[in-house]
Amino acid sequence: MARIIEVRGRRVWDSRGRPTVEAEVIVGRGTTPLASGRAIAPAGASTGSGEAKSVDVPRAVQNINTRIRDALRALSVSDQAALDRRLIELDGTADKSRLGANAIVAVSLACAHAAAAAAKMPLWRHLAGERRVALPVPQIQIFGGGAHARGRVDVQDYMVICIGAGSFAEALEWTAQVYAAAGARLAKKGALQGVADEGGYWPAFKSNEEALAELVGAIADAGLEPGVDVSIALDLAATQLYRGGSYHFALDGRALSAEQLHAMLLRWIESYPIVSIEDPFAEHDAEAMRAFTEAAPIQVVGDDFFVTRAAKLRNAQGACNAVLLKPNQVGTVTETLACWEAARAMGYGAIISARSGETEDVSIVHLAVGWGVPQLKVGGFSRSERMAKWNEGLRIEGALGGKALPYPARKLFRR
Ligand code: 2PG
Ligand code: MG
Repeated sequence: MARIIEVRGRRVWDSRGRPTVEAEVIVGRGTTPLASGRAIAPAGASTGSGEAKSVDVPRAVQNINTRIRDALRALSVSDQAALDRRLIELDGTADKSRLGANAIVAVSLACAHAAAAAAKMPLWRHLAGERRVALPVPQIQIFGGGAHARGRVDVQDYMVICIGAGSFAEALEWTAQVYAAAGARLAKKGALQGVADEGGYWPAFKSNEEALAELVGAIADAGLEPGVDVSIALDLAATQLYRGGSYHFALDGRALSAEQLHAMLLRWIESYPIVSIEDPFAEHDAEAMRAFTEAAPIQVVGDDFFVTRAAKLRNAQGACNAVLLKPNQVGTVTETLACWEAARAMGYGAIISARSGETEDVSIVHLAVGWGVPQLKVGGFSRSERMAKWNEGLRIEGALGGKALPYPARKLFRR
């Protein structure tokens, strides 16, 4: 049995040029090193108030190199639940603010990588065991807004889901076509202003709805059929829009009550091929979330609303019908898995998600495949911290060959 010999933390840099934490876990028999695993903590910009709290990077690194290393040394690397329990106990707070969620998530993921490496398996295979697996269906950002593009549009993510694609590879191929077409349309309008934090275009639209019309236009320009081949997913990240009792859409010059927002979103769903909306209401607005989930014939995703906490999900009482899973939102691999298991037991959908501040780390792709989470959200279709994850999915799909379960897009989004 491989045991942890050493745990190291170091400061590295993320896709926004900000410092973050990398952890490296070395395992072996006796004092002989056998294998190692590495992971980097991501960082959000539109964070839920219930998220586990990071500490500043030098402190997180110091915590890894001292207290965490001392606590994990000599433990078996193959018992992820026990390792995560140890990290949670050592931290001792409800929000991981003593050791830092950034330190804890990097170490927890690095342990998973080290366990897989010791077993001489890719992480996805190590997590899946003998179970057959499928590639997840991507949600890919075409236009970025909200906190990721200084509020240039209010809606944070305008994404595509290739609901008619027959494989992960085909979904990426279609996305590449839509992304190129969208860029060409923006350039023609003089509305192309580079890319936002997650690699989607930073657009100069005149209204939030114009982005929807442009996205439908781009899908058609790409020679694909909107609503049949490719549909739309939105993340309103509405906690960011909520102030003084209403939802502020600055670009449209309007402040909406929850009822008005509900009506506007239902109208958008009628007019555009939208199959999924994330955080349509603020994190505290459970009533509005419930009413909308009941009324809207689409996937309604809780991100800030659930913050990857199984207990919050079990308390949902009809709010949302899917959950976003972000390991750093809750802090450990085991707690992320618990939230996914709760979702599955309740019949909720699930999407593993990256953060707006990312790196070359591709752990979440392995979690999605290994755990059988049916969808994956990584941001856009440019910037290598995003493409690294899409490309990792291609490698896994290639390695699976004919042994993969059927690609789930058509089944998930049958209209
Ligand atoms: C979200 C994420 C990713 P952030 O809101 O879903 O798009 O953004 O990492 O800034 O919370
Ligand atoms: Mg979100």
